[in-house]
Amino acid sequence: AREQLGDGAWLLHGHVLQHEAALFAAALAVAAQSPFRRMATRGGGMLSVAMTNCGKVGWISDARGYRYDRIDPLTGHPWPELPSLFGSVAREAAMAAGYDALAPDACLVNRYEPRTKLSLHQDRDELDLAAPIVSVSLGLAATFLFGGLQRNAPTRKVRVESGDVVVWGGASRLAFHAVAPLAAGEHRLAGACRINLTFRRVASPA
Ligand code: MD5
Ligand code: FE
Repeated sequence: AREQLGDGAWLLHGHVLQHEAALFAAALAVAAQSPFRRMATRGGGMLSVAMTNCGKVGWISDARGYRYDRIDPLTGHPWPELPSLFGSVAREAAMAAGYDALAPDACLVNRYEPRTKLSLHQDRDELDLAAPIVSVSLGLAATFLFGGLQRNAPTRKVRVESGDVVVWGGASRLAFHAVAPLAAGEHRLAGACRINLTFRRVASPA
């Protein structure tokens, strides 16, 4: 079932449930090469969510701010290659939501443990703002807060469960959003955590 969340934003319920175990295993394989880590922020704080990346470039945050880089600063090596299953899922999910096939050059892998959260923000570190973002939820369910184009716009709560995919494009590409503190729980595959795969097209299309 495809549920419209907003202008250009689509929730595909259970869309990748048949690949749940393989996606989870591939995320762990990525983390075996480039480990999950909490990143520093420019303000001197720390993100509570642990992150890693795969693909041509990875999203990083440190005292200098946010950016994409080809090298993992923790290992000093390029980020792991995008698993082929990740590529096919991103391409297909974008199309299922009515967009052109997405060829992601970045996949941010977020690991939420109980009480961790993502504060309200926009994703705007990418050059290609025409391509949608594809987000895949695995493990514990979370409450997603979907806002508007202004920081102070009201947010709508959206529950995302393992195997759900959200495609954020069009007018929703730059919408403010957050993830509420993760509730404790136990997932048969992921244990006490939620893994989110965020597929992006970072480079300009040309
Ligand atoms: C997550 N991650 O659940 C989310 C999934 C991030 C992040 O927000 O930046 O790592 S992606 C959610 C998203 C992306 C682009 C636009 C919108 C939501 N939106 O319009 O609400 O770990
Ligand atoms: Fe985001």
